[in-house]
Amino acid sequence: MLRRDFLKVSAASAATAFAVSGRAQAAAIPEAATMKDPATQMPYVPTTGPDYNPVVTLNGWTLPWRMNGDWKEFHLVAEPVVREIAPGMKAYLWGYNGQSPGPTIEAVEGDKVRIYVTNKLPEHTAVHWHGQRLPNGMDGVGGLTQPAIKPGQTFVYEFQLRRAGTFMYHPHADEMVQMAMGMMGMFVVHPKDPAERRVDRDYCFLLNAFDIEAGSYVPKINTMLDFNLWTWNSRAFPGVDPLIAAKGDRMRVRIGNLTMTNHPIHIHGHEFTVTGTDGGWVPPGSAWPEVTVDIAVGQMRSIEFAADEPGDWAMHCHKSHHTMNAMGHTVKTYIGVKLGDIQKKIAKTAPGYMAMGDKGMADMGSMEMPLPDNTLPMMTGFAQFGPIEMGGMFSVLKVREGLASGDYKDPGWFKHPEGTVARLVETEPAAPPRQGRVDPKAAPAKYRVVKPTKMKHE
Ligand SMILES: [Cu+2]
Repeated sequence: MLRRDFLKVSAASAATAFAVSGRAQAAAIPEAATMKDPATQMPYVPTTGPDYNPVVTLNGWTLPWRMNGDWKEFHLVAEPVVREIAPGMKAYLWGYNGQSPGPTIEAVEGDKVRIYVTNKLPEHTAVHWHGQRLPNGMDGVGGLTQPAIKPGQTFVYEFQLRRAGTFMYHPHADEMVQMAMGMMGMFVVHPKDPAERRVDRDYCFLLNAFDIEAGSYVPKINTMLDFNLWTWNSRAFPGVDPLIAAKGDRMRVRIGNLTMTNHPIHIHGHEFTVTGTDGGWVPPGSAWPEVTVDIAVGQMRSIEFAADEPGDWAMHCHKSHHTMNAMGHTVKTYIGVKLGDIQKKIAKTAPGYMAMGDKGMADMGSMEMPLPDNTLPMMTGFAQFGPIEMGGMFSVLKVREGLASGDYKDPGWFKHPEGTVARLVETEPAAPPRQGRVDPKAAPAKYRVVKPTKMKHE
């Protein structure tokens, strides 16, 4: 699955004391794996070194490593990449090893890691290991703790992993631009004892955001707040894979936020506890139950729950504009307006004009709207009962009975036991929906249920 490139470092490219230079050293650098597929890859099971229960990176993958003496060696390549945000839309981003976000780095508490970083970007970079305890000179802040890595250079970072937990990596050089372009990745450190804090399925992903104008491919790099694509690991719904659980599984989801705003992440049907923060594990006695956890900018949160309710459970950011894809901020509100033939009149001077949403915007979930090339519908996605009308930071937690432990395949839509789906009741014909302003003096419409259908219990 992994297409491996052999690194070609020019002997002339390295200049500073920290840079790796010369053909002899270049030959000693591990090959840089690269990934073309935006689908969730299977966990990277360790074959050497200490044992651990590997994570599954949502719509991502784990960076292969090799042991060299007692060092675990990794090789990241910072480079321009093409990322499919969802079927029908690609973005020209910057990332690592063929993808944005970069591959997840996984290792074990106590490991000595040696991470080579090759810069194939058109400008300098540096990699900061967000949340790690390490020697100051390994912290990856260009100018402050090291010279920046110039285009064509390879630097090496060496440190020992002093604590287990969920971390991230991202540039700390021309940071606003490089993060707006998609440069970031997860860094998971497992406990030394694989039995400690063990779960059955351990998912991770980053919250990120882009500002990509409809019909274009390159994110705007000077956007501060008005991002228009809200993504999990640089994927927008319906491009986000479902999270799969066997009924009874102990689940962990590790989430890091590298957008410029907070995201209240909500899971339906289950309570979870926050078991890890940026600072490490939450002592079990201090963990409290939630159904929504707010993740602030620069934070990481690990949440855990027992997947004990079979079904297709929505999981999403609770900011409702974050579960939509690129939308015009100038769309007018027409709810309650009698549009009549205004639309036809405007269309005469502006062909193709559509006055949107005189009854709401739900029509957009099912309509085939003419869209510019390389643009995702604002609300989209279909399931067994119709349009889901979502986009952006949305996925589905699929809990099923009898899944094998390593089975991460999408099991399809949930088959609900008879009598357990919200259903239509027979009523007298309801008053027609009101358009226009509500007259406060008007009598309320009468809705009388004449024959409730009986609930069938097995
Ligand atoms: Cu959000």
